[in-house]
Amino acid sequence: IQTRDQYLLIISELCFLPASDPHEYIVVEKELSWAEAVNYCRSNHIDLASIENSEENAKNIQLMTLGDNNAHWIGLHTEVIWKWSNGKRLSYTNWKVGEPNQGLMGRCVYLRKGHWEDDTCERPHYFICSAGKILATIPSNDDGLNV
Ligand SMILES: [Ca+2]
Repeated sequence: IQTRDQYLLIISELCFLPASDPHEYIVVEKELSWAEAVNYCRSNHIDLASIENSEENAKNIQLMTLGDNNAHWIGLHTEVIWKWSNGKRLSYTNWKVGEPNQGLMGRCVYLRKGHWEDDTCERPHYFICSAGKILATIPSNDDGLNV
Protein backbone atom coordinates (compact mmCIF):
# COMPACT_ATOMS: atom_id res chain seq x y z
CA ILE A 1 0.00 0.00 0.00
CA GLN A 2 2.81 2.35 0.83
CA THR A 3 4.38 1.76 -2.57
CA ARG A 4 1.12 2.45 -4.31
CA ASP A 5 0.64 5.70 -2.42
CA GLN A 6 4.06 6.89 -3.50
CA TYR A 7 3.28 5.94 -7.06
CA LEU A 8 0.05 7.91 -7.00
CA LEU A 9 1.82 10.88 -5.48
CA ILE A 10 4.35 10.93 -8.31
CA ILE A 11 1.57 10.73 -10.91
CA SER A 12 -0.31 13.61 -9.33
CA GLU A 13 2.81 15.78 -9.33
CA LEU A 14 3.42 15.03 -12.98
CA CYS A 15 -0.08 16.19 -13.78
CA PHE A 16 0.85 19.72 -12.74
CA LEU A 17 3.74 19.99 -15.14
CA PRO A 18 1.93 20.75 -18.42
CA ALA A 19 -0.22 23.47 -16.88
CA SER A 20 2.72 25.26 -15.27
CA ASP A 21 5.36 24.72 -17.94
CA PRO A 22 6.93 28.18 -18.34
CA HIS A 23 8.89 27.29 -21.44
CA GLU A 24 6.25 27.89 -24.06
CA TYR A 25 5.52 31.42 -25.19
CA ILE A 26 2.90 33.32 -27.09
CA VAL A 27 3.38 36.70 -28.76
CA VAL A 28 0.47 39.08 -28.32
CA GLU A 29 0.31 41.93 -30.80
CA LYS A 30 -1.66 44.30 -28.64
CA GLU A 31 -0.08 47.46 -27.31
CA LEU A 32 -0.50 47.54 -23.55
CA SER A 33 1.36 48.98 -20.58
CA TRP A 34 3.54 46.51 -18.70
CA ALA A 35 0.99 46.11 -15.89
CA GLU A 36 -1.86 45.64 -18.37
CA ALA A 37 0.22 43.05 -20.19
CA VAL A 38 0.73 41.14 -16.93
CA ASN A 39 -3.03 41.15 -16.34
CA TYR A 40 -3.73 40.04 -19.90
CA CYS A 41 -1.26 37.16 -19.72
CA ARG A 42 -2.53 36.01 -16.32
CA SER A 43 -6.13 36.08 -17.58
CA ASN A 44 -5.52 34.37 -20.91
CA HIS A 45 -2.34 32.34 -20.44
CA ILE A 46 -0.02 31.99 -17.43
CA ASP A 47 2.02 35.14 -16.91
CA LEU A 48 4.13 37.66 -18.75
CA ALA A 49 7.13 35.78 -20.15
CA SER A 50 10.06 34.92 -17.95
CA ILE A 51 13.30 34.14 -19.76
CA GLU A 52 15.68 32.12 -17.67
CA ASN A 53 18.34 30.96 -20.12
CA SER A 54 19.73 31.61 -23.60
CA GLU A 55 17.57 28.86 -25.12
CA GLU A 56 14.44 30.58 -23.93
CA ASN A 57 15.74 33.94 -25.15
CA ALA A 58 16.41 32.38 -28.56
CA LYS A 59 12.92 30.90 -28.63
CA ASN A 60 11.44 34.35 -28.07
CA ILE A 61 13.61 35.91 -30.77
CA GLN A 62 12.46 33.20 -33.15
CA LEU A 63 8.83 34.00 -32.36
CA MET A 64 9.33 37.74 -32.79
CA THR A 65 11.23 37.57 -36.06
CA LEU A 66 8.17 35.95 -37.58
CA GLY A 67 6.65 39.40 -37.29
CA ASP A 68 8.77 42.47 -36.82
CA ASN A 69 11.35 44.16 -34.66
CA ASN A 70 8.90 45.88 -32.36
CA ALA A 71 9.61 46.03 -28.65
CA HIS A 72 7.81 43.29 -26.71
CA TRP A 73 7.36 43.49 -22.95
CA ILE A 74 8.72 40.56 -20.99
CA GLY A 75 8.06 39.86 -17.31
CA LEU A 76 11.21 41.50 -15.97
CA HIS A 77 10.74 44.56 -13.77
CA THR A 78 12.18 46.23 -10.71
CA GLU A 79 11.00 47.92 -7.58
CA VAL A 80 14.11 47.35 -5.50
CA ILE A 81 15.75 44.49 -7.36
CA TRP A 82 15.15 43.01 -10.82
CA LYS A 83 12.78 40.07 -10.79
CA TRP A 84 10.22 38.34 -12.99
CA SER A 85 6.47 38.87 -12.73
CA ASN A 86 6.19 35.21 -11.64
CA GLY A 87 8.33 36.06 -8.62
CA LYS A 88 11.51 34.35 -9.79
CA ARG A 89 14.84 36.03 -9.30
CA LEU A 90 17.08 36.99 -12.16
CA SER A 91 19.40 34.10 -13.07
CA TYR A 92 20.15 34.99 -16.69
CA THR A 93 20.32 38.37 -18.45
CA ASN A 94 20.66 39.51 -22.03
CA TRP A 95 20.78 43.30 -21.77
CA LYS A 96 21.57 45.36 -24.82
CA VAL A 97 24.95 47.09 -24.40
CA GLY A 98 24.39 50.23 -22.32
CA GLU A 99 21.12 48.98 -20.81
CA PRO A 100 19.49 49.34 -18.38
CA ASN A 101 19.94 53.10 -18.68
CA GLN A 102 16.78 54.82 -17.43
CA GLY A 103 17.01 54.32 -13.68
CA LEU A 104 13.73 55.09 -11.93
CA MET A 105 12.10 55.78 -15.30
CA GLY A 106 13.03 52.33 -16.55
CA ARG A 107 11.49 49.81 -14.22
CA CYS A 108 10.14 47.45 -16.88
CA VAL A 109 11.88 45.53 -19.64
CA TYR A 110 11.16 44.74 -23.26
CA LEU A 111 12.85 42.41 -25.71
CA ARG A 112 13.81 43.83 -29.11
CA LYS A 113 16.16 42.43 -31.70
CA GLY A 114 17.30 39.76 -29.28
CA HIS A 115 18.30 42.00 -26.40
CA TRP A 116 16.64 43.47 -23.34
CA GLU A 117 16.06 47.18 -22.73
CA ASP A 118 14.49 49.00 -19.80
CA ASP A 119 11.62 51.39 -20.43
CA THR A 120 8.86 53.35 -18.73
CA CYS A 121 6.26 50.80 -17.56
CA GLU A 122 3.31 52.91 -18.73
CA ARG A 123 4.43 52.92 -22.36
CA PRO A 124 2.34 50.59 -24.55
CA HIS A 125 4.19 47.75 -26.26
CA TYR A 126 3.42 44.36 -27.71
CA PHE A 127 4.28 41.60 -25.27
CA ILE A 128 5.10 37.92 -24.81
CA CYS A 129 3.21 35.65 -22.43
CA SER A 130 4.28 32.36 -20.91
CA ALA A 131 1.70 29.97 -22.31
CA GLY A 132 0.74 26.47 -21.34
CA LYS A 133 0.71 24.52 -24.53
CA ILE A 134 1.10 26.19 -27.86
CA LEU A 135 3.39 28.48 -29.77
CA ALA A 136 1.59 30.95 -31.97
CA THR A 137 1.39 34.57 -32.96
CA ILE A 138 -1.92 36.26 -32.36
CA PRO A 139 -2.95 38.66 -35.14
CA SER A 140 -3.51 42.19 -33.90
CA ASN A 141 -7.20 42.10 -34.83
CA ASP A 142 -7.71 38.91 -32.83
CA ASP A 143 -9.06 39.22 -29.32
CA GLY A 144 -6.52 36.85 -27.84
CA LEU A 145 -8.15 33.59 -28.79
CA ASN A 146 -5.81 30.77 -29.68
CA VAL A 147 -6.10 29.79 -33.30
CA1 LIG B 1 16.47 51.87 -21.82
